Amino acid sequence: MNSELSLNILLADKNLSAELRAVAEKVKSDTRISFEDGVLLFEKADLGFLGILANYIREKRHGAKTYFNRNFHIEPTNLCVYDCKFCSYSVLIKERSDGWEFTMQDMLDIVKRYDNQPVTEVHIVGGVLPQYDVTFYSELFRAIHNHRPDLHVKALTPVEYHYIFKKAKIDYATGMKLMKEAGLDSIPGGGAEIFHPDVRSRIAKDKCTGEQWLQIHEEWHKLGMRSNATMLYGHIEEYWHRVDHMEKLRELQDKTGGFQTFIPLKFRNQDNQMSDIPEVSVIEDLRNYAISRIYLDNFDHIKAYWAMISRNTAQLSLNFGVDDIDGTLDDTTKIYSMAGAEEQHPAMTTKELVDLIKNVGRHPIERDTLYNVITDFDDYQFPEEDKPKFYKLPVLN
Ligand code: V47
Ligand code: SF4
Repeated sequence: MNSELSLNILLADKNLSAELRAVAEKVKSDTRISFEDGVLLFEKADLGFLGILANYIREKRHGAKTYFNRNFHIEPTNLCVYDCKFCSYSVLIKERSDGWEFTMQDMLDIVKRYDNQPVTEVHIVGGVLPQYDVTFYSELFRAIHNHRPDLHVKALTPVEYHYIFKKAKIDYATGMKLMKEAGLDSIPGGGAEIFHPDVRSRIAKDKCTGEQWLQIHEEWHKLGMRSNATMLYGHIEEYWHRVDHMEKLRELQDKTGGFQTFIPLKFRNQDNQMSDIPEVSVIEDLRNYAISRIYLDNFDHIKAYWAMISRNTAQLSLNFGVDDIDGTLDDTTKIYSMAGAEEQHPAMTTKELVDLIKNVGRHPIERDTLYNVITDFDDYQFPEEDKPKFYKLPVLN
């Protein structure tokens, strides 16, 4: 059913409470919802109601278009000077038993594995270690660009930037300018967790604060550059902490317009110091995507990271405000498989991603990191060799 018709039917329902109706009216008239509205949606709105509102906004902005890219990750190390309680991936620096530490050459070798392959982005993120400093990362970004100038380098988070700039005794503005000059193209959304200090101090103490995270993105945006934002949800936070987090992002986006995509990250509880906290349900994941779409009226895109939430939930999310499902990945990230995600070796071919999107009636578009269209896959016919092959079984005598 057409999403506008669904919204009109919802508004015609006499049983709809006055407070939820007021929010639905705001969505219909393109009026920003308030902090209190956000909390109300989390506390009182059911999935059906939220889906209608979020899908209305999604289809108004993007129609059926659903974006993905061809990317791979480099995770320089899983050792870390920090000790975030939710992190299944880091091994504390003092317990250097089960970790990896890539050299510059190791990382360039990973980049070279993709020579002659049509990837457009390398996403670099991992633990924080002293040897990875301003000089190291500047050289790495330069070396990647020298080898492959067209590859978009989306790298590190304010967690690393705060750490390396502090060590180098430079301020954020100077540091981000140096990174831009070295070839950094954009900043991924990680390290945001939950900004509010009541939660952050319990799950991610010592690393950059929520305010510092926002300041670093602001300095980056001032240079005319783009970045993403995430929110780690479904652990010890309360609903209003999620709204507070999104409110801070919405305020900064009003100021700079530099964010492209918001990526809610579901807390996964395997093998970390918060394993006693149960994971939230798929219904809660979908409600959270929908409220993100409704609340962040100045963000163009909402992304479901399929490697973390599974392919089926990624498909469902496309009816709950999501218009982007990240990329091919090629089994190059361990952050989520180590935290218990269904995908133990996350990788999808372009055809698999296209089919995943088409199978739920959406329109697949391959984009680059900045959302320039690379290929519109709506009517695209894959060449023979990309189609599944059926072999004739040998006849047994
Ligand atoms: O900041 C760590 C999260 C983030 C767990 O910008 C966990 O396109 C759930 O930010 N359960 C890093 N989440 C990954 C990230 C990201 C991923 C995909 C795309 C983009 C983008 C950014 O992973 C960390 C942290 O919030 N994380 N451990 C866990 N147990
Ligand atoms: Fe280190 Fe990042 Fe893990 Fe925190 S989430 S311990 S900063 S790797």
